[in-house]
Amino acid sequence: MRQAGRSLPEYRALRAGTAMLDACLDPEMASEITLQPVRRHDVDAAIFFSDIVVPLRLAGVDVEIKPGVGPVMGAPVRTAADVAALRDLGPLTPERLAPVTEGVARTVAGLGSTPLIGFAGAPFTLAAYLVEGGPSRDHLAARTLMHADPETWTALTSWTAEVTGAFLRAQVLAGASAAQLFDSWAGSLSLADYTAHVAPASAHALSAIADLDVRRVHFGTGTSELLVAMRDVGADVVGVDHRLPLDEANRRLGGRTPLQGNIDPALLGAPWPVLEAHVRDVVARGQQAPGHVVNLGHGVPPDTDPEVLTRLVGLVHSL
Ligand code: 1CP
Repeated sequence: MRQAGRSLPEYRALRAGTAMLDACLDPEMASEITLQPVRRHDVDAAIFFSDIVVPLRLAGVDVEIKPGVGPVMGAPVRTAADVAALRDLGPLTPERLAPVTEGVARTVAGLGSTPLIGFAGAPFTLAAYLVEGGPSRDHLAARTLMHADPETWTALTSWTAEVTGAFLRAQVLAGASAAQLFDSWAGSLSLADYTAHVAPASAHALSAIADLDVRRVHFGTGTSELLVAMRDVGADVVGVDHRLPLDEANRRLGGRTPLQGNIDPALLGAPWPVLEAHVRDVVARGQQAPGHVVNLGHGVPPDTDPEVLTRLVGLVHSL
């Protein structure tokens, strides 16, 4: 459950006075925050407390996560010279990745037999933040650059693929048992643009862990039309948001790909009988796929009552 921690009082207490990215780069704090929702909710796996922009910060990019906003860049990246400057920052060496490696190792030790999911942002979603300079509604500047200057676009997404691939690989080498690639904003793309301008970079990012024995999950929101293309860049499992029922997602994927999803986060605030009926429906539809990892279609809203999440996990276990 992405960003489940935000709804927990113990998370807010621990984070008080520490900037988001500083918390991510403090191995002891990142590990404790990762463990909190596992202890409380009895979920079957943990997702590492970090963020998709952590590798950008470690590479030397001027990026911050502003409360209530999200990732914000000191300056947008829009020209060939801007991309060349990123390259001049040098590769993400094991020394630079040490806070991540240490955080994962501590977390894996603390989790015992519960597996840890490592993750990274996909090259397009990271490039969208870099080009826009921060969160945006329709990623217009990024989509313009991809057509106006395809060479610069390719150079940029090759760079984001390298740093995000290094971030993902470091987590798996440090003990993560599965790897998830988040292309949260790929839903703003047509299938043609995804295939021509994004898929090669996502395949490049996933190739960073191709030699390691972990399953790869690939997730986006609004990606109902992209599911097959997203699997075909090298994923074992496809994440589905709340927009597409899992039986239909399974049909589109030819009945041969395990799915992850897709409880609607909005229903966490609905009366329990409404949420329960929805969860039962999601689980029943997921049963048609060759495998199903039950989770939310997107992140946990910060104002979610943690007791609802605990009850939901209990319901899924009972099913
Ligand atoms: O539950 C967890 O804490 C897991 C760790 C985790 C993950 C997997 C965090 C911590 N972030 C992410 C991934 C992430 N970060 C994605 C991909 C998944 C998704 O679509 O949600 C994205 C797009 C981001 C970027 C980001 N970071 C946003 C979205 C902003 C936007 O453009 O709309 C936000 C709000 C953050 C901050 C953040 N990251 C994580 C947490 C717990 C928080 C909130 C910090 C806080 O308020 O305390």
